[in-house]
Amino acid sequence: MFSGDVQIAPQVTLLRGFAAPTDALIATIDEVARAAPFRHLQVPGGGRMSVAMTNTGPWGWHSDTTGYRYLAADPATGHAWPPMPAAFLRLARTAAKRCGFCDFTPDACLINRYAVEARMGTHRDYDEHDMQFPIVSVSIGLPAVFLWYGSERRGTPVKVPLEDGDVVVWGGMARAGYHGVRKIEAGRHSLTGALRYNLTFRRAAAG
Ligand code: MD3
Ligand code: FE
Repeated sequence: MFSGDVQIAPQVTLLRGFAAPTDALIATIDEVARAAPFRHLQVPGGGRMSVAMTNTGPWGWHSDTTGYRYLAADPATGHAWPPMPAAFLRLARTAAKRCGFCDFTPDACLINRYAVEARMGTHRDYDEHDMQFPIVSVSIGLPAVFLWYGSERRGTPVKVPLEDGDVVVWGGMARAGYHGVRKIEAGRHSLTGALRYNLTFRRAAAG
């Protein structure tokens, strides 16, 4: 932690602009999406997510009517997910280290793509085996309002505006907290147009 880093809640740290400039990251996302296209996954309840997703790294997060899980191959192509780009890995590791997580080697990077009006409902991420590792999130393109509830789903969330280049690190107790993303408002970003991307780096397999 350094001054200028914002403590949103215990063990939730916002590193404003840490990933800026994001142009090279966007070019890399486009490359990944050529091999593993963005898709709107089905959720167990039967609906389809408004956020489109793809993955890089040994493991990729997947959802269908039978549940959520990590898969080593992309069910859409039958091929392994694209390897985690070196620049992605470097970014995740340096952000985690800055927040005191010295040996974070993510084996999954979920890439979320939000069009205007897309949102992510309140949820927790607990499909990973080892909750001692943090999650590192990188926001790209259009702004969003991140909603942080903490250990209980109810109540008024902390609202965190996230902009292009912002990085958030969640660790320890915060790793199991409830969170969501408010509906993306209409707008234009010079690099992504009417889109927001979010990279979430995770350790899916046992450490
Ligand atoms: C906090 N993504 O992919 S940032 C997700 O902006 C997700 O796309 C949001 O929630 C987005 O699951 C929020 C990342 C994030 C991811 C996992 C967390 C924040 C988290 C797990 C625990 C606490
Ligand atoms: Fe999440």
